[in-house]
Amino acid sequence: MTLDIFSVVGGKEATGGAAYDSINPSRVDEVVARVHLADAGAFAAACRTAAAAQAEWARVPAPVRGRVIASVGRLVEANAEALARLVTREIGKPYAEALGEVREIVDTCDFFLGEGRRLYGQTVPSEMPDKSLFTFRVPVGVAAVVTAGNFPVAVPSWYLVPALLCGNAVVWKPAEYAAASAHALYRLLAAAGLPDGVLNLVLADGEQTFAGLETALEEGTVHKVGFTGSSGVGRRIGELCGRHLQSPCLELGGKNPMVVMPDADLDLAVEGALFAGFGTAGQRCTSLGTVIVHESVHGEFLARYTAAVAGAEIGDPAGEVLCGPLLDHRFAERYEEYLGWIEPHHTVVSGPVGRITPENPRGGFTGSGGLYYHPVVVDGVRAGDRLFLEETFGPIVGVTSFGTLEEAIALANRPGYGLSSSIYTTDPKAAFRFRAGVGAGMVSVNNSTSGAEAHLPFGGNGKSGNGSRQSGVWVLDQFTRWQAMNWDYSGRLQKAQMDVAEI
Ligand code: UN1
Repeated sequence: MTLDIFSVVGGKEATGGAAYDSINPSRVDEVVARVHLADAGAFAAACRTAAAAQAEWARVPAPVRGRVIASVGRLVEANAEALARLVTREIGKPYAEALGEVREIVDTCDFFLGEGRRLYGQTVPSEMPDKSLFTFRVPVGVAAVVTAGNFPVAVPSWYLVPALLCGNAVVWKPAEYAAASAHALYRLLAAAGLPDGVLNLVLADGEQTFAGLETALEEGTVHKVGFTGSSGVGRRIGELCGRHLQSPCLELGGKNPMVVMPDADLDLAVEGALFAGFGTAGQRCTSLGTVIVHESVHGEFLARYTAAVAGAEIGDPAGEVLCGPLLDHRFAERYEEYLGWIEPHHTVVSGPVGRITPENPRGGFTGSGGLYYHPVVVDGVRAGDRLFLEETFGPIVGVTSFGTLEEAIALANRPGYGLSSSIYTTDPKAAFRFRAGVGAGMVSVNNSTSGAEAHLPFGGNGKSGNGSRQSGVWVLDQFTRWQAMNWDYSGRLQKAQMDVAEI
């Protein structure tokens, strides 16, 4: 059954608009939703609607806003399986992962419902008598949130939940190819009791969104932009926001390294590299880019890794598989370009490459008309190679080797991304030296690069972002601004720095 879905602004569903077909990537002839797209003018209008609704929402006491977030969590929990099934159908994420993704929304709500009773400010001593200083967190205003479709519901919740809890209004633009999942989450949020206009869903393509955002920034109806997606688009958003003296919350790409030390538990490292490389078909921003393995265990690691990859289940994401199809046609096309980065000095150790079809099957699996690709492991990758330096959103992992920990750290940092990283070792000194030397925002020891928990700071440096962090208390700094208050009850004009109390 094909759904027709529309933007919802101020509680009202839009009508019309050019349609984008969101397909089921495991059977590309199945249209999951006909997504009716808004234009730039409609995006800017939604920002005006949000701006008009925001002040009243900010006056709702934070603990009451927290109760709305609690309802969101309970509604998502009650609808978890249906939402996960829709995610699996629309973007091909294996069902167990999709259910985990929905769980991540509930975790986020569980964390922030309590924050409604905190949102602490501070009392600060004054240098003068009879004077008190305070700080308050105040909402930024309207947040425009633009999200990718690889995590069509969990990653948006990292923005929407804290932004709303902090008293902001939101205009959310999800990826077109994951719009049905986004629309389903929107409906659950709206059903939790948000007043009309506080959360608005705008379905639009990238260029119309960009133009609409530009207008909204000029009109002063957007005060924070949150964006998850590619480093290239993140740079454009950063430039646009910079012109308006705004600093966006950016969560961009990664080329996440995994270092395997000579003392590592190799089976554990193989398991981690399998999940981080090929779980979600390698389409997480935290997916594994390159395994940097010590030369003394390189051969052994590779043998075990290729055996594990050969045995991995690839197929219908509704079943128990490690890897389903790629997200959408556009991602499949781009992934085929990345396969062109395999060079003559590389060795593909995993078997066939490319789309799984009746002519290019994987064992008995012929691809069932979906966007399925062979998992690829490329050995002999060198530090200057495109495959080593650039993000490849898909099931391909490079392998290279190193001699000393210092070399491994330099290799890990070389691509200039800085999202996630991991080291497998039984030596705490190596683990801590790696943590101190690696430029990533997240470091795992004896665990994979993927799978951050919802209450730790999530985010990256370098090409992975502008240093902003999501999740946990850290994201509050994205959606609130500090306001300082000083209250003088001395009854005279006390001048800072000039009337300092003497003892
Ligand atoms: C992303 O791909 O944009 O840490 C986020 C992880 C997930 C989130 C990935 N919890 O892998």
